[in-house]
Amino acid sequence: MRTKKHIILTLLSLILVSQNCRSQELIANVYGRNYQLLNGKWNAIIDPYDQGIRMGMFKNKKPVGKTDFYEYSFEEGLILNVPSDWNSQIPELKFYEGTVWYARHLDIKKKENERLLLYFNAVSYRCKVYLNGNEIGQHEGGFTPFQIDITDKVKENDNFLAVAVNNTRTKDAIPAMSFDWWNYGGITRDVMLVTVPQKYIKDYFIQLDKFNSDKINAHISLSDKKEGQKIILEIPELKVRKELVTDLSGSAQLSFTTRKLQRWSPESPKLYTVVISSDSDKIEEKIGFRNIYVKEEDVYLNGAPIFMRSISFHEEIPQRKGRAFSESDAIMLLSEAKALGANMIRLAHYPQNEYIVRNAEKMGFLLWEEIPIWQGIDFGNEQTKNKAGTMIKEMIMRDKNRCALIFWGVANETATSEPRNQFLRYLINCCHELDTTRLITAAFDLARYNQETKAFEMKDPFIKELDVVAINKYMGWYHNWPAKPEQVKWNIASGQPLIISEFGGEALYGKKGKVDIKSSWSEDYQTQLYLDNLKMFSHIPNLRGISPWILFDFRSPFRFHPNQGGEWNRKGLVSDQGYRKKAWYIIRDYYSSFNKN
Ligand code: GCB
Repeated sequence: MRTKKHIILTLLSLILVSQNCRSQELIANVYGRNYQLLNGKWNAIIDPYDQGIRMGMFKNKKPVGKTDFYEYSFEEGLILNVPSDWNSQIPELKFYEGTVWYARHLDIKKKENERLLLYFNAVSYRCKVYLNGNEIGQHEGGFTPFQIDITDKVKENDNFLAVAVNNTRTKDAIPAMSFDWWNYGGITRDVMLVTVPQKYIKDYFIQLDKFNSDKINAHISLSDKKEGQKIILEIPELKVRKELVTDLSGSAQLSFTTRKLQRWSPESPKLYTVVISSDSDKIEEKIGFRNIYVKEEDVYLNGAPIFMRSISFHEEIPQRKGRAFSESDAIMLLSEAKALGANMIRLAHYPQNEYIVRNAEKMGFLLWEEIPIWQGIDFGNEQTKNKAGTMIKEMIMRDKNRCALIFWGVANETATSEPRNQFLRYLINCCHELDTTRLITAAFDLARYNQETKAFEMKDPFIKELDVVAINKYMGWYHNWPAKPEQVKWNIASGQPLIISEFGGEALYGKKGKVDIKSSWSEDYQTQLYLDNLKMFSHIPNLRGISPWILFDFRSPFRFHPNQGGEWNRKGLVSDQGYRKKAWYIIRDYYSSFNKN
């Protein structure tokens, strides 16, 4: 029998769940706004025992009377760069997992009829934000942005902003207890003080219709939830000027056809300036238009089937041993992918910063973006599920106007179970709530070789719920070859497009060794492994893309062998010092062979 207490608890948890589902609404196109970067040198206190809140560090108290004292002070202590991970800044923080307090003073010139938004592009992993001694917001998730409206909370001079950042791994977090990359902590991306008019253009989604090459669908929302407000949408180069009028919720929608639209593609990444104005606000952004859909075993871009020549990288600059955070970092990573001949990037394994996403679009890369649902996730935990929902929505809110983005990835390497299925279904629904056009994918690793049929097969019915199926398969590395590579057959996701979303093996740059001895950690072994895998790929009937793992050697405390140079995953096609390994050239030649056909 259900007790009263049980019913109350159920109701409470339902309320909590529905609140969690509502992600913070992010302003569209934050870099297109008026903003001041709050980057720079911030004061910091390392707080491994979490004493900061008890001591009221966020109040920044100073002794006044003769007998006063406080056992903390931000002044004259540690200084950390923002943005940046803390791990790469001082040796003591290399492996640190815990809390670090960041603080700075801020003078703000606030004008009448303006709103001020404090916008964090990413804080890793969880944080509490305080202004002038009061908590003003919290966020969890190290790779997505959040904003706090501080209009009514600021003084003109000497505001004190403090952020308690914590990167402790926990079972209910995303990612959870272990993952194969560095657990960088800190204020890892730009911090912005954004100024918008009192009534502003809050959000918009402008895109080409899924199947129609000249029909644009526009959805625009104003901050003022009122009917009858006028909005103008212009695309000057196409001579488009449309007037929209808001409904009761302050939103307006319109579909219209255009002539002479040049669609975006990797070969010709055309972007148009789109201008949106309301009575009190105006914003512009470069937006591209393309069609993406799946038909049977093919992925169609602008009506033609494509093969995805993909590559992955972490948001890391190996030479600096730290997180990538700037536009020049983005260009370094993307240029190496361009030289390889890739037409797509699988952003591993989390939403990467906007410099990467926007420059990738400009340079003509298709993009796959995912949240870090990476093995070991507590699928049965309702709160974890809600966090994942919020995360995926924050990712989509930020990037939905990037036409380069064709895949939302919901998971990497998960095993079938009912809680897993429900969790992933929920994430797919979250995606569809905000965006019905992009393709949904997930990477699986449980393809098994069937000795009788002599083929790889996979028993995970969930793949039917995806638009495109992706398999990570480390043949020649984690798995020995069951037959000659050219004889290995595949029978997975027939009727759907398939991508080999990871494959590869480790090699130290410059190391010579036997082509058949894995533990040689040699480039020779890695090269042979790549050649063998390419042989196998040519026999996978529904293969529509590959994504070698990975472009650069990357740091990971998952790796202990001295040949891995201390905490490095050496599967890179390029070394930590930026040198191309032999396998890089194998993939470069393979990718360039597509242009000859
Ligand atoms: C995988 C994971 C990836 C790892 C890789 C490896 O399957 O998806 O994150 O880094 O294997 O190197 O083991």
